[in-house]
Order: sequence, then C-alpha cells, then structure tokens
Amino acid sequence: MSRPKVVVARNLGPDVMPLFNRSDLDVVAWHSETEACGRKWLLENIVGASGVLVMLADKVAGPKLRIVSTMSVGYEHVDLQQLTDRGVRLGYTPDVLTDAVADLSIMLALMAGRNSRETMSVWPSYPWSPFAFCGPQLSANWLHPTRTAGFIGFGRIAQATLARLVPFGFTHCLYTGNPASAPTPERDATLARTLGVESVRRVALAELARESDVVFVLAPGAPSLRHVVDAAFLRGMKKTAVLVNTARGTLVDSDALALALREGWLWGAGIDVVEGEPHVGADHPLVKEPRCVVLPHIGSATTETRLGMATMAAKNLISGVLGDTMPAELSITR
Ligand code: 8YV
Repeated sequence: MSRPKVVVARNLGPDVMPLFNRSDLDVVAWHSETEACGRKWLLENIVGASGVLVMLADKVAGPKLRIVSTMSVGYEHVDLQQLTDRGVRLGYTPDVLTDAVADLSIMLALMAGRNSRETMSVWPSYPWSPFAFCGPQLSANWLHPTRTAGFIGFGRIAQATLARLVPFGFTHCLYTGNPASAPTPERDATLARTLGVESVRRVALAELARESDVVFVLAPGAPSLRHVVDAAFLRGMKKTAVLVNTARGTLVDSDALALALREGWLWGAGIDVVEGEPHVGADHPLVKEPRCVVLPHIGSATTETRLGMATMAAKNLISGVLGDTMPAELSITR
C-alpha cells in the first residue's frame, strides 16, 4: 500500500522534526530554519499530498489534501468554506500559546506607557529633570486608585491578560464580544469573583474606548472586524490611555492610529502586528511614531511556546493523515 504523502512547510527544529521519521508516511519537508518556504516550493510539493503543515502566511490547496495543520491558533489564512466543502480537516494550536501572548500584551502596555522607545533612543544621555520621560502608570496609584482594562475580543488570551492585570490593581474589565453571540453575565460574574476584580462587563465600543485605561485588541482577524479600531474609536479614548494590539494588524487602522498618536488622542501604543505583515516597509506609518512600540509579531515567540506549537502541529498532521483523533482539531460549524 502506498504511504500517504505529507508536506511540512517549515523546519520545526531538531526536537520536533524527528516525529516525522516514520515508515508509514512519505514526508517532504522544507529544510531552512531561518527562511520560510516560498509559494513556488509549496505549490510544487503539495501535488499528491494528503496533508500539509503550514504557518500563518501560507495559503494552500491540493486536490488530494485531507488534512491541513496550521502552527497557529488563528486560521484566517485558511478558506474554511472550501475545507468544509471538500471534507478537509483542520488542526490548529490553541491554548499552548495563551500565556506567551498574554505576557507580551502586558509587556507592550508597560513599554508604551513608559516611553520605552524614546527613552531607549536617547540612552545614555540622562535628562535629570523631574518630569522628563514621564508617562501614565499602568498600576493603580494614589492619583488613580482604580484601573480599568478594555478588551476587544474576550477569549482565552484576553482572560489570561486580565488575570495578569489584577496584581497591578485593575478592578474593572470591559469587553466587546461577537454581536452574534449572547452575553454571558454568569460567566462574567464568575470570572470577576475568581480573579478578584469588581466587575467584568460587556459594553459597546464607544463606552470601552471612553472608560479604559488600557485597551487590548485580542479578537480574531475576521474580515467583519477590519479596522474595528478606527479614527472614531481612537478619538474616544482617554488621552492617557494606551492601546495594545497582539492579535491581528487588520483590526487597527494604522493611518488613523499614527494620526491619533501625533495628535495626542491617546498616550501610546504597543503593536505586535501590523497590516500587510510580514512584508512591511520602513515607511509604514507606525514605524516612525515615537509613542508607538512596534514588534515583529513575536507574541508566541518563546522557546517553550513555539516548541509546544510545533509539536502540536506535527501531531495534528500525523494523527489526521493516519485517520486518528487530532490533539486539536477545529470543529467547523457553519
Ligand atoms: C504566531 C499567531 O506568531 O497563533 C497565531 O495565530 O498569530 C502567532 O502565535 C503564528 O501563528 C505563527 O504561525
């Protein structure tokens, strides 16, 4: 019997690649650890493949394909309709990256509030004056004894981020959810009790903008949410507030954010994702903004997390192709 062919479109490193040393699969793998495979390589090698392992930017299709395994929790690069129509199963990597992305969200909130970009650029010159480089304090303080976090999207990563904010003295949480899904006041009350915050409330975008000291964008990159953070939202924010986007670049209107930072509609922004990534030029509107900390999509980039994601993606692919249960399969309901 012929062995099913699988294509592994990234080198998952010496700890994970050995999972593919098996006699029951015909494995074609991309070798470079530093460069992503090109579209040409992928299209050439996908011919006849039953399964493929990809990352965010890759788009794939193949007549024999039965399994797509993406090394990501997000799957907007995959055409779900086409997958369902053709009975293709999708493996992804939820949960394993939640903590790393929540950590980075807090880091960006602190960096953006504390002028890290500007201060690092002037070091080692010390302007020894009382209010040089001062920015808003993230944690509760004598002037602001309560702090409010706003979340656009309130899934696992948002809730893990909220948990990290509690020791900073955050007492209130506002969030916006999918308008199609019913509000969950019981879950919110339980979450508030468990975390020890006074309130967790689903609100409209305008209220979230107006009341939040930090706004975290943590929603999926759905087309319906494109530019959910637009000029109107940014104009409605507190002048001392910080915006953090560790989800998808498409959720924030970059031009509007650059303008908002220049005009002082909000204090600063911490951005791990931008529109058009990974092909972003130095002329991107946010690259020049001193109040904007920009990172190259490293939310899940810790050694432990990427190893966890790579292992899960590899196991999803192997189990799926062999007809077994995947460790994490997206249940597609439409
Ligand atoms: C990764 C992500 O950087 O999982 C996601 O959806 O955006 C990030 O964790 C990326 O997926 C790597 O493929």
